This record gives sequence, structure tokens and C-alpha cells, in this order.
Amino acid sequence: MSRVLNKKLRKKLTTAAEAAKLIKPGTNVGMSGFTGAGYPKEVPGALASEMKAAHERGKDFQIGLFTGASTAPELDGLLAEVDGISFRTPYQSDPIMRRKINEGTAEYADIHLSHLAPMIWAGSMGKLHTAVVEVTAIKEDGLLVPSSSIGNNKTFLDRAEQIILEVNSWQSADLEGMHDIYYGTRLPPERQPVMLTHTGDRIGQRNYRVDPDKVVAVIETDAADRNTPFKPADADSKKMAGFYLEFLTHEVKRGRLPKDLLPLQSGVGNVANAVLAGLLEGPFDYLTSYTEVIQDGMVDLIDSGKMVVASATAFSLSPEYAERMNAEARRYRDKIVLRPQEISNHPEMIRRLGIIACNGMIEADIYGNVNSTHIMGSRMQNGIGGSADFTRNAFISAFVTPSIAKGGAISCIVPMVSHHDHTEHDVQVLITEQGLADLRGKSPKQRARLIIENCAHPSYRPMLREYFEHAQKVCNGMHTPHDLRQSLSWHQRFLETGTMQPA
Ligand code: 0RQ
Repeated sequence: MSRVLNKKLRKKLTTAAEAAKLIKPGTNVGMSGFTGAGYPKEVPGALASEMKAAHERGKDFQIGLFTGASTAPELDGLLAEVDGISFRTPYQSDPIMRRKINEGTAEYADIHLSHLAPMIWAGSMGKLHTAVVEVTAIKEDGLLVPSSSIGNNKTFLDRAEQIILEVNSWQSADLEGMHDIYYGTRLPPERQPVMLTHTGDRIGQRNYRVDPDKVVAVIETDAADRNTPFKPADADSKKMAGFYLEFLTHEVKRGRLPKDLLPLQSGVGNVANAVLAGLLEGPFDYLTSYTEVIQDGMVDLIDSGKMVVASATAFSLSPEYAERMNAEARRYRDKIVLRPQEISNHPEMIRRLGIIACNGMIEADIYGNVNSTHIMGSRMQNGIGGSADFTRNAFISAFVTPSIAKGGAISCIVPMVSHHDHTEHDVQVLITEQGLADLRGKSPKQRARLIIENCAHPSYRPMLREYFEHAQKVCNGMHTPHDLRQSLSWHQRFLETGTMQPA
């Protein structure tokens, strides 16, 4: 049975190919999608075909692409492959999109995930011409049932001049009621407090509103979300998860954290998953999560009864867990809340709830500055995503990375980061498979000693000690000792010789 129940919008049912023709070259398009969840499955491919045909006729056809965060190969991949994206924001992790950005053929504004919606409202991102949004159903009264990610959809639907809806019957109809769409955000000076005081609070409504006159096409599909399965946690990820859990246990013992901890935010990936698996075995009960994405490990924690509620803006589940969520959405509906990303990542809530944040990084320097985005200072990897929304405002902020990369040719602990995303003032805990450095309340020199001794790989530790001693001599004991002639020489050496180790 069709899930397009509104009579007016039923009349707009059409094919993806026809809908794609309504998107014009040089315009900005806001598409749904956050990690591999809730992105439109049909229109991006049809649009890529239009672009390819236009390019073959010698015509330019590119768009500015806005989303919630990363999407899937069927969106970023297909459009980037045909050189169809001239501008991308706020986050991506697609290999082809990344290549275009680093070749310089696509411009990329890598911005905090909580920032995009207010920037669109303020008009600072230019005009939003089209919204292409996946929904689970269109109700009789015209309200839209959201699907497996919320991201910036509410803002795209409100601000776009024209709207294309993809109604996806693969998404469980029982998702309705899991979402909390808050319509109270305003721009300054009208901005008001957001009255969310507990992780599971619902302060908005279950559905998106949409002006039916702006809807120019409705597509039906039953294509599945495409999230990649997680690799099983390797030994190093388990070690890092172990250090983190030991730290949290210690904080509880010292009375600095409550027994049920505080709401957890966790980045995506191996280590995050190993931490969640560790919590399953660990001593903590009544856990909550206020984060960006619901991962497999959180579903396990909910099933075990260890986690009572999880709030996010999207699912980021392996295919197996996505099927399970679809089959049993009704059971999870009162334990999971999906919100717009301006609320899931809102500094006000993160500070008020006292989040414990833990994210991945590319490198950290001996003073605790963190680079999350750029390889060797210049090459964009993914983007800052929500890591700084959380880190800057968290009650405890941690970063994890293996101590070495590329088989040991790179040290992830360096004298000076080659790009800055999180400053020493925001980074409280660093974790590698070597150990954990608790940087809270430490001066730069105290931090340097801790990071070198606890986190650096043994094959780089003597070099780091030598640099630090040398920098102190050169600086005559100054506050944050650096020898600027040497501080980035490790990166330069890697670029020239393929390893940070001296010949
Ligand atoms: O290279 O792809 O060529 O193999 O960088 O590294 O170890 O696979 O790391 O997948 O955990 O991602 C920071 C990128 C870590 C991620 C980052 C090379 C390494 C490999 C990837 P290859 P790994 P992970 C919430 C918060 C920002 C967004 C964020 C990220 C590749 O965590 O994007 O936090 N964070 N969002 O070999 C040179 C180094 C290196 C290095 C690793 N020091 N120098 N190359 N690599 N360290 C989640 C969301 O926003 C949804």
C-alpha cells in the first residue's frame, strides 16, 4: 500500500528522472542524509545522469550540495564521480568526494554540524533552491513522518524554494513517534533557551511540517539505507577502550562522576564500538547517551538494559542491526529519540547535560592540540563533523587514536599538529593503545611529559623527549616551548622520505 496518503501530494507522484529535471545547474540543493541513513535513494542517481548528459553536450551542470553529514556512495559518490558538485558542506567522508576536494575541483566548507541550520536561516550560505528529503510516509493531513536520520531536514524543508520528497517504504512505519522535531529555534536576538533538561526529553513534535505548494515532486522507493558493517574491534581498539573505561571507573571512585556516569557521546569507528562493547561488560547501569548517531553497540546496551535512553540525530547501524531496528522499531521507540542536528549538537544542551565526549583524531601534539581533519596539514580527510560541538562544551572531552599510522611511518603524537581543530584548552584526555594522559589542570610542560610518556609509541618516544628538551633550552623555559624550525620537520620528513623516522 502506498504511504503517500495526502491527496494533494499524491498528485505529485512522479519518477526520479522527472524530479531530477527540476534541479537546475548552479543551484544549491539540501539533501537529507546523515552517515548512511535517511539519504534520498533515487533522485541523486537520476541527477547524476542528467549532469553526465549535460557535460557530454559540453554544458556545465554542477550544484552546491548541503546535507546533514556524510551520506552514501549513492549520493556523494555518484554526484562527485560526474563532477556534479561545485560546493559541498558541512561534512563528507566519501572517497570520490574527498578526491575531488583534494584535487581542488570541488570547494568544501568544513563546518561544525550545529552551525549549518542557523547559517541557512541567517542567509549566510546563500539561497537554498531545492530540498530533496527522504521520509517514511506522508500522512493524510500532509505531515511528514521522518525516516532514519533527521540532520538538517527541518531547515531544508522550511527554507528551500522547492521540495522533492522520497517516500521510502523500506523504512519501518513504526519509526513514527521516535522523532522529536523542535520548531522553537530562532536567530538572535529572538533566541530563547531550549528547555531540554534530560537526555530523553521530547520538546517538539513527531512530524515535519511542509508547505504542500512548495512540493514539486514525490517519488516512491523501497531501497535500503547503506551503512557499512563495523570491523570487529582489534587488539589496539580494545586496549584504548579499556583505558577509557578504567578512567571513567576511577572518576566515579573519586566522586567526580555519578555511578551511572553522564550522557555519553561517542564518535564513530572501531574504538567507539569497542568502548560500547566494554560498557556492556562493565559495572555501569542506567546509562544514557546524548550523541550524533546510534551505533550497533548502543542498541546492544539498550537490549541488555544497561542503557535507558539514547538521543541522536541519526542511525549509523550495520546492515544486520538496521534490519533489526526496522523489524522492532516499536520496541525501541521509547528508548531512542532522533532530533534535528542543531539540537543533538547544541552547545547549550551539551554543556547543561554534562556530556562525556570521546572522538577519534588524526594526530595530537605534545601540548594537547588535536588535528581531526587534515593529513599532513593539507589533505582533507572527512571534516570536523560534530567533534568540536561536543569537545568544546563537554564535561569531559577525550580523543583516541592509535599512536602510529601507516605501519609506524607516522607518529600520531607529534611536536606540533599540522592543522588545528581542537585546541589545548578543549582537550582534556588523550588515549592511545600505549596509555591515557589526563591533561586536566596541567600546564603545557606537564602535559607534554604526560603525553610523551603515556601516549607516544616507544619507537618515537625518545625523539619526542629530545625535541621537548631541545625546545625548552631554545626557549629558555618559556611557557609553551617550541623550536619553530623543527616543530613541523617531522611532517616534512614524511612527505620527503615516506617516514617520520630520521634516516
Ligand atoms: O588512512 O584511509 O589511507 O587507510 O587516516 O584513519 O585510523 O582509519 O581512523 O577511521 O578512526 O578516523 C579522525 C579521520 C579518524 C575520524 C578520523 C590515516 C590512516 C587512514 C583514517 P587510509 P583511521 P578512523 C562524531 C564526531 C572527525 C569527525 C568526528 C574523523 C586514515 O574520527 O573523521 O570526530 N573525525 N565526528 O592511515 C597521517 C596521521 C594519521 C593518518 C591516521 N597521524 N597522519 N595519516 N591516518 N592517522 C561522528 C560524526 O560526526 C558522524
